[in-house]
Amino acid sequence: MEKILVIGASGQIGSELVMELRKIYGDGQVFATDIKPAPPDITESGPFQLLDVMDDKQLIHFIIRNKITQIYHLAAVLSGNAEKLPLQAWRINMDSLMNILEVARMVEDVHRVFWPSSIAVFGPTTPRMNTPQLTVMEPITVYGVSKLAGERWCDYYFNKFGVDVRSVRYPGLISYKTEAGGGTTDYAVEIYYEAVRKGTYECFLTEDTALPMLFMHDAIKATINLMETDLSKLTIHNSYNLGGFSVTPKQVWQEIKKHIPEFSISYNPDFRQEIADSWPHSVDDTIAKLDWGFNYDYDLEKMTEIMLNEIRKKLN
Ligand code: AKB
Repeated sequence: MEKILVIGASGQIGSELVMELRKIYGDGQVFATDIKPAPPDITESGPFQLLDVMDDKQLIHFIIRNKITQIYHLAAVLSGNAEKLPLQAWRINMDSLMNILEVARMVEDVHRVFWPSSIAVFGPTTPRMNTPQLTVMEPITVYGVSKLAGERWCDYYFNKFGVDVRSVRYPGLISYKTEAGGGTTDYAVEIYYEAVRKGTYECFLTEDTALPMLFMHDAIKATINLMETDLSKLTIHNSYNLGGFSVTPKQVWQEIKKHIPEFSISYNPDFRQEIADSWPHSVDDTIAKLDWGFNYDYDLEKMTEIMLNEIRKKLN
């Protein structure tokens, strides 16, 4: 019987992943934790506790007391916020991962870990189109550096200690339930909210900045599929490339305009433009497809319809 710990359950990914895991494994088997309060559906459907992953003693006690078998560690400072406080972001992103890897190494019951990496591991010297799994990696952000270092640690713990840690390099994630916070791809969530709220949006990236994106439904499906795949099928132990679809702010605006014809956009690039310019336009995820059957159901058109409907319901 699996007992699953989700760290970062109140965040953009965690708030949706917890509910999906509870459908599969049972409400009482999925322990949601965060340093901030969680949405009511999470606190009302199963266990939720405030827990700071930086506190290694509290963490290990929680894991032993609750006989945790799998950990999803989603807490992180994203690319935009990390540039404002680089050292704090480095410490939070790295120390939290090291706490989890050490717990997984020491506690026998814990037999699997998920930790997200990001397209931020790539940099301006990386091929930008259809970026390969294995390529030049010279990230220019502290977030990217922490994710790349994290990938190397995951690979090390797998090879050295047999810790079964799995990871994907998420592209930008688009969702309606919980808004993203502090990332460079956040425009692709904000634009939908502002289209519904105000009918106008000022974008912090230029109109032709192409980035790979994934609808949250597909990101959750991919994450759970990877975690459920037999270890013998996995050939990558640092982090799998994950593509999705590549879009620019202009293309998202044009798609929204099909539903809200009066929707207007202006462009006022800020410091995040440099970050976006250093990331891939599109990503080659052939190995994820081959090893564990990654596929995605939503493209820009299908996703836009759902985003606008759900945000309208939420804001009403
Ligand atoms: C960010 O923009 O920082 C994140 C990411 C791509 O990892 N969404």
